[in-house]
Amino acid sequence: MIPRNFRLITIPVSHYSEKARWGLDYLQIPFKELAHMPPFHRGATKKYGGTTVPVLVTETGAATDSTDILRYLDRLYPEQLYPIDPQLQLLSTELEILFNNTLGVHTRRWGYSYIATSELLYPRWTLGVPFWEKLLFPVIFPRVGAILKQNFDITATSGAESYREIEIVFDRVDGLLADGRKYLLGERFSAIDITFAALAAPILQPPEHHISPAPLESLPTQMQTDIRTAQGTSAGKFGLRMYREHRSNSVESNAIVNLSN
Ligand SMILES: N[C@@H](CCC(=O)N[C@@H](CS)C(=O)NCC(=O)O)C(=O)O
Repeated sequence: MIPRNFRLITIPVSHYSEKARWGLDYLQIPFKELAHMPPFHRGATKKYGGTTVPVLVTETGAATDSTDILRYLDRLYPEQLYPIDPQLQLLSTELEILFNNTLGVHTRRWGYSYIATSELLYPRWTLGVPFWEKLLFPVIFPRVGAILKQNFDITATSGAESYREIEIVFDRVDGLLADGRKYLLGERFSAIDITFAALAAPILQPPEHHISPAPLESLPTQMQTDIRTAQGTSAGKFGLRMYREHRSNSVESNAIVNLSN
């Protein structure tokens, strides 16, 4: 039986949260999004044994990692997200690990290398969160901003370093797409396409993302250059197509609480 009462604890701008949100939307599962700003997500996730977002809570339990969430959803709706063919499973696992551990980590570090200022983070972090968290932003930012820089190793060169790591992952995806395949595992849309597109979104800035991208000109110059270059690659075009073809229709439909407050 499919459990009810799905709740997704997020930091709305988090790309790992977007990955889980996309999985729920794709399967047309209604859910309530409980949005928080760092570090307040910790209070919400702690009781489920998680420290990071997303956390999916249902009436029967909780999953505290974006991949665990997609795999849990795949058990509820078999063969909708992951392949059953053993060969495809091997590729699926290899790509999932690469995207989770390298792409997602470096698109985040690349982004924060350029926008870890109070002015640029305020609109991104406070979207949809409880008003009292929003009010506390100026009070907590000096400390949280410093922790963020330390945790993600943000330095004068981290943007360029992480961009190089992103390029290596994009090269792998370019290589796969070179045979003309429609999706990363072949002919069928899967969790791996969701994982790639959601975790690449910070550098691809897809217009269909539920958080509308900032105008390119408002971003630091190096970011603009990197975004344009990434968007022009085969992998970048592929990620943008996944948003266009598999995200635009579902994006507004399933979250019971939208991010408007
Ligand atoms: N492996 C985790 C990674 C999630 C993750 O790194 N989430 C970040 C947001 S993008 C987070 O919660 N950061 C806040 C923290 O570490 O306290 C997953 O896939 O769910």
